[in-house]
Amino acid sequence: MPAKEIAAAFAAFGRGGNIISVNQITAGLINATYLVETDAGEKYILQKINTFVFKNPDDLMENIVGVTKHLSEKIKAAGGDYKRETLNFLPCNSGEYYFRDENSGAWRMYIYVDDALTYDKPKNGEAFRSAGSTFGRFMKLLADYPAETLHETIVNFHHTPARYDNLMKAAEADVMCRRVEVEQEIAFVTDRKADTHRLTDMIAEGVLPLRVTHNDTKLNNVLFDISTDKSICVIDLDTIMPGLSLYDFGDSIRSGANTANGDEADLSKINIDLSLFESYVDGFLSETAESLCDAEIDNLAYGAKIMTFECGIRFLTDYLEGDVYFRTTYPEHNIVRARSQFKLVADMEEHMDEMNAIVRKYKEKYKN
Ligand code: GN1
Ligand code: MG
Repeated sequence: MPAKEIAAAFAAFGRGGNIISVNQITAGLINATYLVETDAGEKYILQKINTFVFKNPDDLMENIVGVTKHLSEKIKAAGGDYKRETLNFLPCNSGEYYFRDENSGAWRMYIYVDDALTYDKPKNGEAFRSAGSTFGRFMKLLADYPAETLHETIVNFHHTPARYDNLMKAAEADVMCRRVEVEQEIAFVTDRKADTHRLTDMIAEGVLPLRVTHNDTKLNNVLFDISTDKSICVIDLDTIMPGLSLYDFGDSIRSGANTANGDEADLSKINIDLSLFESYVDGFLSETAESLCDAEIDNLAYGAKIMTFECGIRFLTDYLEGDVYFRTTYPEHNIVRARSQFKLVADMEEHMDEMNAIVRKYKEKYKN
């Protein structure tokens, strides 16, 4: 990214000070994120929104600003530190919460939360337990947010049947001539077609309620305090929309309770880590058990499988479509990611009884 473009975007927020350093943060797969430091001793996160993914930055920022203001109020009322426990977005000179540059790029900026880190893998069980309680609390704090005011920033984001259909279309079109390499993975998905609509069916039947959820709760979307190692703040708020508690629980398990990285090529290294799974269940239910209904709690483990399955479907689709969505660092990256997700799905299927037993244990502990 040219320094000039970053400098122009930074200036548009009128915060003063001269930039002394810009460091790109590459943990996220969608937006371009920069840590900007000024000679006034201030640090900011400046982000170029991926407008291929998020087509309407007005709607996106309206959601995020509304939600973070709501969180701030709740955190203040509870005597917490709103500067560390939620993100604080800054208006630009026009008063809007994002800036359109001359090439139609959309930029936003928030105050950097200092002395905090993200992890792709949990440091230990206690850290993962802490992430579970932070994501659980996040959902709890948003329980009274007016869900009807939220825009759907990505249509059908966790609509697994739609993800399945997209995969079938991509396989049919086969624009990159890659289908021949992935017949086995496509078969893995079609074998599980019935799984794709179980959650949407339960929504339609009124068994599972929609809540205001984050929808992208991978472990590196929560900040950990450097000194206490406790998780403090949920970040990456682009996909806050009405969704299922199972989505938020499930995506954390997918990303954090894997014995390997999400793009490990050696499938023998990829398994569900039941001890980490238990830590997360403990943290998450400690905050949410009272407010979740039985059907939600009883399907948490299944939700972890579905989120992993859906993510694999998305990586596979992107591979077939020519890597247009997720940031990749080598040509096979998306297919390696898809295979790793599917291996994790297969391992979860083998351990589903144990996962359900763990959930029951903490349901008994925290519900009533
Ligand atoms: C993306 O933005 P990031 O890297 O936190 C994606 C998630 C996927 C994840 C897979 C808006 O999350 O849905 O689960 O990559 N976010 C969006 O690593 O598509
Ligand atoms: Mg992220």
